[in-house]
Amino acid sequence: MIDPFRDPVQVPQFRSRFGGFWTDLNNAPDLIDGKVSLGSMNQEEAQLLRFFVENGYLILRAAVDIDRIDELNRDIEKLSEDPPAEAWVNCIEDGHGVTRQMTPADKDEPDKMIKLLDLYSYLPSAREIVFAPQTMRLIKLIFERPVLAHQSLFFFKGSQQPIHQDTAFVRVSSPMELVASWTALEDIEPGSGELTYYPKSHQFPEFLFEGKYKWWPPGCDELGRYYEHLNECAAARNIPRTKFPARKGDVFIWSADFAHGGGEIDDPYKTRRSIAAHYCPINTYPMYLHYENSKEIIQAGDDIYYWSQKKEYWRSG
Ligand SMILES: O=C(O)CCC(=O)C(=O)O
Ligand SMILES: [Fe+2]
Repeated sequence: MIDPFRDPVQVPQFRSRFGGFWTDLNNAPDLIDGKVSLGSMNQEEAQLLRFFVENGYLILRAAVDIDRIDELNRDIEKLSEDPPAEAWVNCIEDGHGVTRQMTPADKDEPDKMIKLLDLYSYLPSAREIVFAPQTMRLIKLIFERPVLAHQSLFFFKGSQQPIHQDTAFVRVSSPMELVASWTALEDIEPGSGELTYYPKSHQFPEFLFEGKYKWWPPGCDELGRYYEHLNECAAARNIPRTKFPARKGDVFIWSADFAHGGGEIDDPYKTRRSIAAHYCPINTYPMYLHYENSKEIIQAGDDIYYWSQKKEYWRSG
């Protein structure tokens, strides 16, 4: 019972003890109305952000120019046929925890979840995708600050990553101040390991590793329980595993605690060309700063920056 002489009736609050963006506040719908009234976003953007606040993600259909995507695909083709000598260019992770340089065979091997890391740091064509104007506009509305991109992942095939939240693995100085974009670089076929997710999963009860940590601490044996927690939360709410039937140029933006992964692959020869990138506001930073003492920030445009990959960030396994 509220006692109106003692109890306030409207208190803006975050779901997580780790805070987040204004979109994570329980008065976010009011803030959207306010931003429209004050002219800082239009009705169409407001509608997208209302969806984002409620569901934890949003979709921008045909948001990236097809010619730009073709350019990136051509660049990747060239790189994979003739990987350059510099060790830090073309770093891949092969799905077995090994970071090494790409070889021409990697592109076609169906049994490995080959991913090319941080393409934006050396391919202007990748920057065109990762910093596509519509994607940036939405992310700036969420951040209300300049944007710092980091940790991009290009996949030839489906990643088959278990459903997870990036807060567990993509460590940034303010764990909830993180979003990711995922852009389809071809029409995605069913059975190719589509991007798969639980709508509204950003609202699941928060799982804390060892009872207190937002990031998965290396070596911590609670990962199995963590994945189970996400699946159980979804089952308890009748939330189905949902696939993103993406067309080339579609963009999917998800929030820090939104549960997503790579779906099952029916045909290992099917490709699922996509690039994901992670972003945090410019006043925050990826935790590499602490692990590698590395900090090279490059300006890519008005209010847009990226964390540059240097070879010492990546150790071969
Ligand atoms: O592309 C995928 O399958 C998932 C990628 C992902 O989880 C990420 O980039 O955070
Ligand atoms: Fe992820």
